[in-house]
Amino acid sequence: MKGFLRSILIMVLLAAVIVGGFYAYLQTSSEGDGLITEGRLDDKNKIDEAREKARALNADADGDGLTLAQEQRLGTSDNNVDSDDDGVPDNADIVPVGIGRKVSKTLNWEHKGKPHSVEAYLPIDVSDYYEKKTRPEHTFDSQHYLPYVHSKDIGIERLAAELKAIIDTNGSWDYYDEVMFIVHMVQQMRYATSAIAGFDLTTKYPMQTIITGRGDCEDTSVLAAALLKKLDYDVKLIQLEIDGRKSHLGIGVWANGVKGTSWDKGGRTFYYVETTTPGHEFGELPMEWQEGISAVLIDI
Ligand SMILES: [Ca+2]
Ligand SMILES: [Ca+2]
Ligand SMILES: [Ca+2]
Ligand SMILES: [Ca+2]
Repeated sequence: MKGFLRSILIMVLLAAVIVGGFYAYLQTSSEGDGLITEGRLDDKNKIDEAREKARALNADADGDGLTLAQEQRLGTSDNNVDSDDDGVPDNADIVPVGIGRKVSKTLNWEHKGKPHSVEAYLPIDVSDYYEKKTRPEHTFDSQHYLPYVHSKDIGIERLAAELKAIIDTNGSWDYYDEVMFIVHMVQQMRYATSAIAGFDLTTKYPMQTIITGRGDCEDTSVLAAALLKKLDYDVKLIQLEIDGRKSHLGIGVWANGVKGTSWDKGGRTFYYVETTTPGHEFGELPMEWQEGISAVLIDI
């Protein structure tokens, strides 16, 4: 009997060892599987993260041709086409953060018998942009002039502000004095350069005309119109057809009841103002064009 009981006890112990071992095996193997699965998930997440990061760095959210990675290196923003707000897109700006060196020009002119002087400057990055930019050949299409008149560079904005400050300190000037103060500056600048050579093949940006000190009638008219427009005067470009040929560009400035040459557009009267040579006053059409001309007024 004792032997029988011992046999039972041994069998129970053996069974316990086997079941325990099997349980332990199950535990180990399930833990092992868990570790492998978690490890794979971690790797997958890391790969996804890296892919996402690479995708973001190669994206060009603002469409200026520079990726986020390139913009980060330059210090520019991928949510702004012109990060330093100087009128030059990030991908064409040789100083994409800030304005860099300046090219300056002192402008001297007379108005109402008194000398005036301002120092105009053009940042090197803006002048470089204008020099490299392909400017379309000049056409008489009215749309041709708009990008030039509306060019947004800090040089022209600063110059307009300086002219405005001088106008504001001369409380006695009337509307015509103010307009002609700006036009005289443009006329004088033209006068200081070579003789009128007719149209060149392209149009200059307003600050290019100032810095180079050169320009023909469409350049000086675009410059005068851009400055007047920035200072909220109602101005248009006027294309003159002389003997049936589109030949000359001036500006038209809104006025009321003045003597001079004018044309109507949109219920308002615009007086001719010549921008190329000094001595011409508000509403004065140069003598040689008094006959046989017609005009097209261009909205800007
Ligand atoms: Ca970009
Ligand atoms: Ca950008
Ligand atoms: Ca810029
Ligand atoms: Ca810049």
